Amino acid sequence: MTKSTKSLQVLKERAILVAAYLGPQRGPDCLDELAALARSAGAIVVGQVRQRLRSIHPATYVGRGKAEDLAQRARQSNADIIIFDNDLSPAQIRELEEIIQRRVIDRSELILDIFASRARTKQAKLQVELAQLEYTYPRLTRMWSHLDSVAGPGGAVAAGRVGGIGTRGPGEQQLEIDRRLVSRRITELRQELERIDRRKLREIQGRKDMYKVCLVGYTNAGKSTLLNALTGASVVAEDRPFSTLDTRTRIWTPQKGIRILVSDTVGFIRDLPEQLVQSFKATLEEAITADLLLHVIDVSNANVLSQIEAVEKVLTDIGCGGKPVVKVLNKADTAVNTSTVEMLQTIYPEAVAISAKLRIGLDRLAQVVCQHYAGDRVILELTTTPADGRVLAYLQAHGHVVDQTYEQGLTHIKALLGRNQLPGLMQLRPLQLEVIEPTA
Ligand SMILES: Nc1nc2c(ncn2[C@@H]2O[C@H](COP(=O)(O)OP(=O)(O)OP(=O)(O)O)[C@@H](O)[C@H]2O)c(=O)[nH]1
Ligand SMILES: [Mg+2]
Repeated sequence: MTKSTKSLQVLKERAILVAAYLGPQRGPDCLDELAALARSAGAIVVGQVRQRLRSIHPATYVGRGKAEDLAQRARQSNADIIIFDNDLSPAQIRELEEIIQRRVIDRSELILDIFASRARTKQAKLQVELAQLEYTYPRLTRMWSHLDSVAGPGGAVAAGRVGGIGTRGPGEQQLEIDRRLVSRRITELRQELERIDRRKLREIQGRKDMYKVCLVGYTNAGKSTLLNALTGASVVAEDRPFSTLDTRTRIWTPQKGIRILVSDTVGFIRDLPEQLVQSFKATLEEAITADLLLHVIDVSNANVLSQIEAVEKVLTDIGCGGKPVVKVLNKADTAVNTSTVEMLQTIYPEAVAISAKLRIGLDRLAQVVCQHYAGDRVILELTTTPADGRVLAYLQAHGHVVDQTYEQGLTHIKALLGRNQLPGLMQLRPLQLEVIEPTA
């Protein structure tokens, strides 16, 4: 057995998932997503508990009796960890851990943990470290005191154990460091990230002459697969949440003569922890500065409508509310969902159905993107010299030449061009240029 397989097994914790909800259940499968996240973090799901509550118990979130049931269930199924779909306060976690005698984490901690184990670039690592220190640190400190006594053979896991869910990233190292050091580290990280943010912004602004499209969407919707299909990139695409944490930008040629930048971004998820949104601002900057967003939607997901809603909420939160968006109905090859595709196309008539994986519908997508790229068309009259072929070539590549006459050694051209292509034309400095009128 190789070393890496061994070390992976350390992470295979046995988890019981719990979703407690007030009133009717949120979705048909609120635990499905949590299970995918838990598996993505390396856990083995050994139990799922759904609990309807009349009210939230301040001390333990679920009632004390239910917590005791969970303790028994954890012993019977030899579970290491209990993962709640709900956000819990540090005090509730402490109380639940006392009763259940196992580590307890919530959905946000689980998401942060996945991010911690996936971060590869310096920026992503810093972002995750910051988010974890801000969100997880107050919770991790609880383990110094009471959980040290909890660990036992075959039972719960000791607090400081390396590699357990919720203890990865800075967690295990920070446990011995006092609060002052942590807050100093938070300040350092913020400063360093601000520096990276500024650099990134300069980088993006430096590309401002190129049209920018950004792929956004719920995690696992197929953004990376689409980037690969459009641009021949080789970004990792996997069937698990959050395979992409870093932005990748590639050049796409949707039509001859048109080159635009396409960026892949980190996936969204409902109730994304605020700390993560904040620290991933630089990654999301690509979306903020994009000219057009392609909202990639997984039509094979049973919760497709609530996923769309969650993505729209994040987009509004990060200030992309008013940006032009094309909805891309991906995974349309999954035959089961033809009715979903039809339903979504009724709600969003402009949406484009594709299969990124099978590369179906990409021509239509290219067409729609090119329409946005061109913007509304204007009629131009301009004059150039016959020796300067660049102006004519540009108009032929990006627009439509209506008329061309020669007079006194000059070329007069009448053409149609997308408004967004005007700056490119200006750069070629025609002798005279007049924008006549917008056309329908
Ligand atoms: N059937 C089908 N599967 C697809 C299609 N597009 C992507 N997938 C699969 O969906 C899974 C997720 O794809 P990714 O491209 O990694 O999704 P992503 O949106 O980049 O996900 P994150 O980076 O994790 O947010 C992979 O297993 C893909 O093979 C498609 O058109 N049809
Ligand atoms: Mg991806």
